[in-house]
Amino acid sequence: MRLFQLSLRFIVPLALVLAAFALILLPLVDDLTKRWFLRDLDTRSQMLATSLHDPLVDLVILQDTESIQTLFDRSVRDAHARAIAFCDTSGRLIYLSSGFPSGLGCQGRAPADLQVSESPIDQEGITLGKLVIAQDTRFIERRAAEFRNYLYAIFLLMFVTISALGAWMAHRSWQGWVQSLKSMMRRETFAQGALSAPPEFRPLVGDLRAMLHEMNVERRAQQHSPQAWTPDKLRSLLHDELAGDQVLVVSNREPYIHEQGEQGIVVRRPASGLVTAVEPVMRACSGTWIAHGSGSADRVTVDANDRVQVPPKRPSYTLRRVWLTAEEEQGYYYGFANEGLWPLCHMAHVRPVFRTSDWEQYVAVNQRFADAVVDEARSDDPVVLVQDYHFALLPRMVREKLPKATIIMFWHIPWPNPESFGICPWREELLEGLLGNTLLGFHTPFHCKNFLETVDRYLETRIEYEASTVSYGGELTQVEPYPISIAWPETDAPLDVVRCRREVREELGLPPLHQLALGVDRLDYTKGIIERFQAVERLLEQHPELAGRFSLLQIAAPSRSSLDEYQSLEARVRKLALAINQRFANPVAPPILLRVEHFDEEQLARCYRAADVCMVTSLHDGMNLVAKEFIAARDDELGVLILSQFTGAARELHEALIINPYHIEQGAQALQRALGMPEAEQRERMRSMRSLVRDFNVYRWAGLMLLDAARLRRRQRVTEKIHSHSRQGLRRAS
Ligand code: ADQ
Repeated sequence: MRLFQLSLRFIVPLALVLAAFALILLPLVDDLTKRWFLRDLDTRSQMLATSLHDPLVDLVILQDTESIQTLFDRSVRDAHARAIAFCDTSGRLIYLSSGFPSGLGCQGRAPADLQVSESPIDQEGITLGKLVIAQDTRFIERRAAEFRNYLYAIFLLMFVTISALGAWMAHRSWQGWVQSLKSMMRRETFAQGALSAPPEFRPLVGDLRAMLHEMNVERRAQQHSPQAWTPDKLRSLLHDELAGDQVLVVSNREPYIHEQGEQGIVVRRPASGLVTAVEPVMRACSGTWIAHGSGSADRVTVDANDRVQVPPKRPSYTLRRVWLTAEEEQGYYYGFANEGLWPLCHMAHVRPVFRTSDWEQYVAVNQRFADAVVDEARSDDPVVLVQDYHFALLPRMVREKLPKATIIMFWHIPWPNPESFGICPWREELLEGLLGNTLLGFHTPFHCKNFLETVDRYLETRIEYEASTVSYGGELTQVEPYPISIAWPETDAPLDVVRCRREVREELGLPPLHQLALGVDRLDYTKGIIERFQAVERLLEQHPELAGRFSLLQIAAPSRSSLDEYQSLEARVRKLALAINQRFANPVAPPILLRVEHFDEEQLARCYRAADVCMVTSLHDGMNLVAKEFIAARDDELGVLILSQFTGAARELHEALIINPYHIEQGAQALQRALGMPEAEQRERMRSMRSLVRDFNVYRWAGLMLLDAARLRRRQRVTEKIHSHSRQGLRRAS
């Protein structure tokens, strides 16, 4: 369409110029050709007269009428003349060829279709008469018309060729403009200086550079701002940067589940890092959260539009529930997401299972959620925050319906290397889906790098590693690390650590000075629970005297329990705990206190405070929020964190005891060191980690992502403005 418009703007003026040119030129050319032909006829008549002169003189003197007639007829035939005649000196027609026009005499008055030339015939200075040659001029009109037609054809050909050439050049130069514009927006040109920009853009380079510089300065300032990120700051950011823009969150897990209890409906909050992280954002912006309604009383608590206001005690945003059939949930959630993508992205040595039927449900459910987003959108450019690996296809599906939406996705789990990801039969489809995002976030720069390399391996894209962008199908996706965190607990009456220590030990039937390590996880094979138990076992092997003086409290929330892998994990975990407890049985306390249940927030907070050590031994973990929750809970600045090097958290929490969970001896040594760590050292480490988690909290995580989204929105608007500027320029140029 754009090409057509451009062409029209170029072709119409060209047609007019060529037409005007033809109108002026054609009569001149016509006149010229006619004169050329007449002059040519005249020359031919002269030549004929010259060739006839001498034989005619002889024959006229002899008065040989017959021979003159023959001579004239033959000459008429040979020279394509119309007729020839001889007039004597008194102007009488004496001899004439056959076919001599009757009206044509010796006076030289010729009709319009004849050209008559006269040549004197003399002998030794005595004039005998004159030779009259009549030439037919009708062919001149015919030939002039033919010539005119040729000229018309040449003009037409010129018009078509120049138009096609012009349209092609216009198209090429349009592409060039757009390309230059894009590279400018990606800062390539800025990096090389204004002179490398195309001349037509040079006036803009300064402005754009200033704008990007301002954005970068602002970003850096925000990242390193000493000012703490709070819900208020996030709220004011949303107000300033995304004023009036609607925010929609999409996740599989809902933040509040209504269950039918024995005494009526109860509300439950799921054990999920994701919910822990995104809930504060929603509270701050009063948006809409779209999620799978999975509770037994979810349907009875929504309104006619499947919406319910949450949190139940102080409603501040809307939860829109999407209903799934058992078959859909099985295929999309348990099947493709949790038996396929989860093990694919985690290096925990569990083979992913890929079934076509699961994939089909995954596609269909992603479409269902995308439709719900479009349905909830109040404008054509909402800000959509998509959460996690359940919705890899949704960003592109939403993009197709709402091309102007700002779609931000956070991938809460690791991204594997290209080889590992390559075994997925639908790898291209997943990557294409993810490139529907405006902004794609991972926990660590390493996951971002893995993602870019995977895209590079399997899709035809343009990747700018320095700017961390992928250009695919004309759309740009920014890929950035945003380490997730927790909401720093701001409570007026914090739980007293001493009381928590006492109460928790009493509840567990432990002596007051019993040393306690803590594990809090969903019951998942990536969390390294088996390896944690083995570390405890090894410690007790090496230090049997610790039996009865130390225990590990493992709180494991049941998770994805309908899957074989998880059932077998639970069985293995229970079996190992039992075996260790039997092996190191003592009258005081078993070494492992296993609670396969979900604890509420307060119960967890009490356990975090009561523990001497927190063990996070994940085999692979995007971030791991338990580590940060433990740190945040320790306002007494005591307690030791043992942290797996394969968690995202290990990239930030350097004062933890970092271990390789596969190395059981190392785990045991760390545990021993933690149990014997002097308070001064504990305090020093804990203080440093607390200050980091306090500042780098979940509001900062969300804030930086939303700030970047707002910047990309602004950049998009500037790009649109420049596009329209360049279109105007191009219009003027053509
Ligand atoms: P998860 O794999 O769920 O999250 P994690 O980050 O540890 O892992 O978060 C678990 C959350 O559930 C924590 O808030 C914890 O308190 C809670 N929880 C765990 N066990 C519980 C129990 N028994 N009872 C009650 N609550 C319990 C995914 C990724 C992580 C990433 C998060 C956030 O796998 O790598 O850190 O998302 O992005």
